[in-house]
This record gives sequence, structure tokens and C-alpha cells, in this order.
Amino acid sequence: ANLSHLSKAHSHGNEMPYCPKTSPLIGGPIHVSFPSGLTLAEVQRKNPLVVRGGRYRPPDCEAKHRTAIIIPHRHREHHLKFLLYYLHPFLQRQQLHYGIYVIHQAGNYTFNRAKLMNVGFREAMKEEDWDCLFFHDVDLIPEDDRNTYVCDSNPKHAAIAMDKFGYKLPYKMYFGGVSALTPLHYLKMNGFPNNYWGWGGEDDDIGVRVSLAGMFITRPTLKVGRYKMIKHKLDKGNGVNPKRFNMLAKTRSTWKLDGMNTADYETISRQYLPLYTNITVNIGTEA
Ligand code: UDH
Repeated sequence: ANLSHLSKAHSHGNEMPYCPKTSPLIGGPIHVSFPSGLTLAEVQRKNPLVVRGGRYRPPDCEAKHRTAIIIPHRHREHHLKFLLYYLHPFLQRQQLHYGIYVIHQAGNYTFNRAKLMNVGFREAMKEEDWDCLFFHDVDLIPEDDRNTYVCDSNPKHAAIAMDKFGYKLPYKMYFGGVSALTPLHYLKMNGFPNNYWGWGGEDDDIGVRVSLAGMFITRPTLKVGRYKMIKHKLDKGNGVNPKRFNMLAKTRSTWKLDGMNTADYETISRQYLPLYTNITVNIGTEA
């Protein structure tokens, strides 16, 4: 009997073959520039397979990995546009099933990056069974396709070589910019701290939590973990946190008491936009 129609039906159904271990679409170094006049409509036009909420699945194979990108955000629409412009094609070339979540802090109170990540974790996990979460600053653009946005067996620090630090790790325990954790890693370290308001310290606290929870930091190579930072000044409403060193000295005694288990917030809106899911949230103010 001629069964060719059956195998054809298969390849169009949900029994597609898994994507290969290494994507054939990965090209290596990416030239990053910031074209003036770029619009979100243009980014949308260039990414026809991205569906509402900023979700994507490879069209011709079953992705091996499901990655959520969590971006803490306020008043950086200009940076967000460039990040989306580079990140969507980058993730597609890696043949990932992915979703992009922008966690927008409502109001004008002092910014709190780490608490927004806790919100992002909970809200993203409510929607899909992601197996990896990438916590991603809005102003960092990856410069090499081989920096795969999948998780390791331990928490991964991906932004190891940034242009602003001369493409080197600024110090050994640095865990800022872009990091990747599985839901299990995240819960094991009780997520991120909620009480770092303003600039600085929270990324080091997170790095310390990794080791206090009995894990270690993995990293890509310097050649691959390269990022370009979109230049900017310290934002209004994100002044340097003068308490950061005192707080950091106490992480050992605070990490189990403050984190994912105490993250309280109020979701104001959830919008499934063409290129990302926007979650606007009231995270309160400093105690
Ligand atoms: N963020 C916002 N809005 C803000 C503050 C922070 O969206 O108002 C987010 C954003 O994702 C950003 C991240 O939080 O990438 C980290 O904040 P940051 O970019 O201010 O921190 P970073 O250390 O830069 O990357 C500090 C700027 C110092 C400027 C020094 C000039 N030479």
C-alpha cells in the first residue's frame, strides 16, 4: 500500500521530529548596530512566525528546549525595541520554543530589578511549563549565536563579556546582566531578593544565593558570552542604593526569609502584544 500520505500527515501534525542538538541555523558572531528610525512594526514584519504575546515554536521540528525571557522594565522603550529586533531572530536561529515577558514596574517609586524578576518567574510559570528562564536586562544585546539560551545543570551567567567591561568578567562572582536558571534552581535559592531598591547589589546577592543553596555558577566562554550594552546614564528613579553593602553582608541569614516565598505584588495588566507579553505590576515601596 502507498503510505506516503500518512508520513506526510505526520510531518504536519504534532509528531514532528525533534530539532537537532545543534541548530544548523547558528552562524557565530553577530554584528550589532543601532539603526536609527527602526520601529516595532518593522521588527514585527521581520518576524512573521512570532505569535501574540511574543511566542514562537520552530515550524519544522519539535524544539528540545522551552525558554522564557524575563525583562525588568520601566521607561526604556527605546532599548526594548533594539533588544526585540536582535533577540527574536537570535532565538529563532537557535530553534527554541520561547516566549518574551516584559515586567513593567508601575508608578515612579524607586526601581527594583530583582523583585520584578520574581514577578516574572511566577507569572511566566503560570502560563507554560518553561524549562529555562533567562533574566535579561533590556540594554544588553548578545553578539554571538553560539551563546545558546538554554539552561545548564547549574545556574548560568551568560553576560560574561560585556563591551563596557572590556569584554572581560569584571570580578569572579559577578552575576549581573543576563543569567539563566531552571525553575528548580530558582526555587532552590528562594528566587531573588525583594528588598534591593535602586541601583546595585542585587546581582551580587543573587550570586551569593546560588552558592548558599549549594549550587555553582556556570559560564559560556569569553568568546561566546559577548554582549553590547546600549549606552545610557543612570535612570531617574534608580539611584545608587547606599544600603547595598550592609545588605549583602547579611545574605546568608536573609535568603530563606526573603525571596520567592515572600514576593507580594499586584498585577495591574497583562497584555499579549505582537512581540512580547507585557505585565504591568505594582510592587509596592520600601518597608
Ligand atoms: N531598568 C529599567 N528602568 C529603569 C532602571 C532599570 O528598565 O529605570 C532595567 C533595565 O532592564 C536595565 C536593568 O534594569 O537594563 C539594569 O539597570 P541599569 O541598566 O541602570 O544598570 P546597569 O548597571 O547600568 O546596566 C548602570 C548605568 C550607569 C551609567 C554610567 C554611565 N557611564
